[in-house]
Amino acid sequence: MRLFIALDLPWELREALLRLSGAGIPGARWVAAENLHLTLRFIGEAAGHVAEDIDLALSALRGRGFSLTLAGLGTFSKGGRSTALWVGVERNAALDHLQGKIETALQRAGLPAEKRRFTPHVTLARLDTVVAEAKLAAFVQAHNLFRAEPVRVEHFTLFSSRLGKEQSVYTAEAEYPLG
Ligand code: 2AM
Repeated sequence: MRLFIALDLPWELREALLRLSGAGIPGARWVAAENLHLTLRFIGEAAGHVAEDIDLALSALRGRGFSLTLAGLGTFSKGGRSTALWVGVERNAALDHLQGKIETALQRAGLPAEKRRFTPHVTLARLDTVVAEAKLAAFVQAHNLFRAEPVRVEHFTLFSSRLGKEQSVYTAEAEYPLG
């Protein structure tokens, strides 16, 4: 199955993100409320026994809860065109620390190291090739001062992802508490 590790977001935060989403950018496919999350580590396709090793490694991880504040907007682009619109995260040493611990745990479980730098974000919309770049830029500028109320993070989650009709369907396979 296709796996990734993420923070699922409390509903009040999802609602704040939804109030931001949904209109004004032709070519944007907005992420539905139930799919909003902050990826800590993308794993990809993993066989059953590998998934078990990952679960064991994550269960043994000892982390602490922390506070998280989403703020600011940004985009990813590839080959000169924008591919995703996201909300950023205020500088957060505890989040970076947790991400590092997860990376170490996965490598101990036998996974190859993640080469990409961790860029914490919550994807709001995926952008089609036809996205109206000027409207996207105006949207980012208009909402750049967005700052959500801080939320407590008390666990992280191993998700599986499968293709749905409109968008991917994410299932929480296991939750790991942060003390
Ligand atoms: P995204 O939100 O920036 O698109 C489930 O697909 C999650 O894993 C998404 O949050 C997605 O990040 C991330 N993801 C998907 N494919 C990835 C890849 N090849 N490398 C890193 N992260 C990926």
